[in-house]
Amino acid sequence: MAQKQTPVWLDCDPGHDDAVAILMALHLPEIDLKGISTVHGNASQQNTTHNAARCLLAFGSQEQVRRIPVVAGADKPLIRVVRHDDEIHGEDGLGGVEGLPDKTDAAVVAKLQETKAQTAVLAIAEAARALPDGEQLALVATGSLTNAALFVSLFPDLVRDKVSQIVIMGGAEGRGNRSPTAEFNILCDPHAASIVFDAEVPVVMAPLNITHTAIFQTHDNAALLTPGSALASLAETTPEARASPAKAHTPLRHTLSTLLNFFAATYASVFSFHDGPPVHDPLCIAYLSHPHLFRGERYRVDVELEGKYTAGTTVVDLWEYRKDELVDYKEDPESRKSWGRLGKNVFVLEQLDVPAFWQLFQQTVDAADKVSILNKKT
Ligand SMILES: [Ca+2]
Repeated sequence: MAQKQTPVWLDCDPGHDDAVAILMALHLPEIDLKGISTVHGNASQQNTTHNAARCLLAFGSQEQVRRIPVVAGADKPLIRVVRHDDEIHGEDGLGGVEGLPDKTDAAVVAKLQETKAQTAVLAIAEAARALPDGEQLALVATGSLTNAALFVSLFPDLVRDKVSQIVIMGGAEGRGNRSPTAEFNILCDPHAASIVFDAEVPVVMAPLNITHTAIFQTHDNAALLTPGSALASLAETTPEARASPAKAHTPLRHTLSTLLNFFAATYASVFSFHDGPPVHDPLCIAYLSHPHLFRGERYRVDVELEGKYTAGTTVVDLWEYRKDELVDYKEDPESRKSWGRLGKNVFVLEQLDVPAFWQLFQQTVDAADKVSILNKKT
């Protein structure tokens, strides 16, 4: 293999934007996707598990479908009552998406049968342990952080030795999307988020402030429907293009377009995003494959666990009010410990080269087009 790949485990709650994260994790050549686990969040854990398998089967090559496990994880938060987000993702987590295999499809059932006796936390540990000396796993978490919190709590030594970083989509600097100040993934399980943020491992956070810049616009949809060579002849910016899009060139492109346009519709009606939906989760994958497209800064971040109005808020110490408390960071900013409870514990992503991100997305669609089972059906 010519290129050094980053071993990645994706813990997710598909979810429309998680589905895009799965697509990109499968087809960016810099990423070696070792496994997918699921958690409660956008929908119930049963639904997110089915959805992860449906996406893997639809987007992956046959080799990937065989090799990459889909393992179910936590079905509720550590302490809070479970909540889902039908309003944004539809009842089953992937509302409005056409062309994916159904959850009762024999291949989906068979895929999940393989891992029926397994649990996410142990599967992540096994994947980390199985890496050769000198290699480390990057854990990406794009749903509630329940599985990730259990993993870092159960296996601190393994995390120190074999996990390079935990990259999450979640939180925000001074805003929310499911309360005035709380972002959904953190709000679902704030206690888990607090545990993950204080683990002695580099934690990277893609907050709403940056994910809300990664908008899937009309011209991105035009590019999705039609492979690159035909792009010059398409009207790139007309609002009508989304209303009556050109026919997709392949069944896979049709499926992805229905996925992103359902998300566009719910984001327009719920949050008044009229230029297109933000695709939060795949930013974590793009950060691992192309970190130079991002700019960020390391801060102390805490999670508000009890606030009457602010539970689930990520409290990002932009102005270093707490710097005197950061004993481990002051002693040795380079150490693993300095990422923990007494450190600057989170690298917060703040800026993204958005056009370059969408080019990466289109590149993964091109790659998926060549192998997707959706394109092989007659
Ligand atoms: Ca998600």
